[in-house]
Amino acid sequence: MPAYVGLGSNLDDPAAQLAMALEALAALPDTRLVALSGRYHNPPMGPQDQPDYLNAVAGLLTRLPAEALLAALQGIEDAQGRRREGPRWGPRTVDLDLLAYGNTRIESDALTLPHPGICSRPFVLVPLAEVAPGLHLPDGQSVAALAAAADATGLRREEP
Ligand code: PH2
Ligand code: MG
Ligand code: MG
Repeated sequence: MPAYVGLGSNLDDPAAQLAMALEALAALPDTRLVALSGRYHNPPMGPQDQPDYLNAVAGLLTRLPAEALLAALQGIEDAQGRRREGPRWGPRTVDLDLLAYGNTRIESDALTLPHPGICSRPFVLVPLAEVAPGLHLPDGQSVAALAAAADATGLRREEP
């Protein structure tokens, strides 16, 4: 199954956090890391008294079920010292969001797919469109079109 993961960090050397998380994604069982966007520096969404973020999107091909993949992402976050207390949208060492899992739609307590933030977050849409320009959300919206319409003023792209 193709799956897309949003990566974000704004604490403890974000570039190193993303690199470590990518290694861990590549090492997941029954999973291949097949695509990686550029890395984008951008200002925080939410509380403004926190450092800028580094964001990227990875494309996976996986045989893990969505729930198992989500648990694996949380395991990687925990291994990198992610703390779950603190304000909503507060700073973090690493955040791995399961953005999409094939065309699956899920709404459970544990998991909402596609990720509800995709459409409103340029730092997700723009890198997602890089790795998956042909992707459509289950409601038919084109990720490439959403990305082209997104306000990308705050995004500064680095090479992957
Ligand atoms: N993640 C958050 C809160 N705010 N802002 C940016 N720019 N990028 C993020 O990944 C981000 C955020 C919580 O997950
Ligand atoms: Mg997030
Ligand atoms: Mg998250």
